[in-house]
Amino acid sequence: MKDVMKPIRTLVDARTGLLNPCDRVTKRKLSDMQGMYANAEAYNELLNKGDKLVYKVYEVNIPQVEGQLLYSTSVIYPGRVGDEYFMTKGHFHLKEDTAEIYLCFQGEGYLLMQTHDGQISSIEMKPGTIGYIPPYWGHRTISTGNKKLILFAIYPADAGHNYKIVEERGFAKIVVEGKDTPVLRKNPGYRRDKDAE
Ligand code: M6P
Ligand code: ZN
Repeated sequence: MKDVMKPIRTLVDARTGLLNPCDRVTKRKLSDMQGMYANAEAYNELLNKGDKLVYKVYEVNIPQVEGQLLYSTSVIYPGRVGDEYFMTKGHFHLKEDTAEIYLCFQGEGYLLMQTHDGQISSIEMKPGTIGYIPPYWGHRTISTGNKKLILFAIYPADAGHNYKIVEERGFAKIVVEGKDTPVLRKNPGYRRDKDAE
């Protein structure tokens, strides 16, 4: 019989997002978000004041092969670049026919999604919300509250991350501070997939 992996037990602190045991922590600072915010001037101004932490990801080490599932928490800090809220880089999966589930533990925000052929969707996230990201949808999360946005994610271990496409084209929508509530606006810097035109 094949070697069978042993089951894993992980504890998650829903108020901090910390996984225990945790095998990897990835920190993304403002300097890692170059070119991702619509207002480049506001970005440079804020960066000059210090390289703030925008979000971190806690992960458990699971073999990244077909059949396995990866799980992680992401913690997105409250903050803005100009009027645009702090967010994750966002990605498509390298293996595009793979889905993902986000469960919100704390905070407020949006799960922003888009396809290569120009479809756009968003789900408002608050504690208890589960967002299902079907295959082929690129995804990014935005923190719009005063507290950290804490999300738990589960996805196929062989999905992979395609950041290049987001770096090159951006997301179709941005989430900015409105008069009373956050608002979704057209991203002036967004470049649509040429193949979809
Ligand atoms: C979630 C999952 C991870 C992802 C993380 C941060 O925890 O989707 O796969 O890495 O969010 O998002 P990004 O990789 O876009 O920075
Ligand atoms: Zn993903």
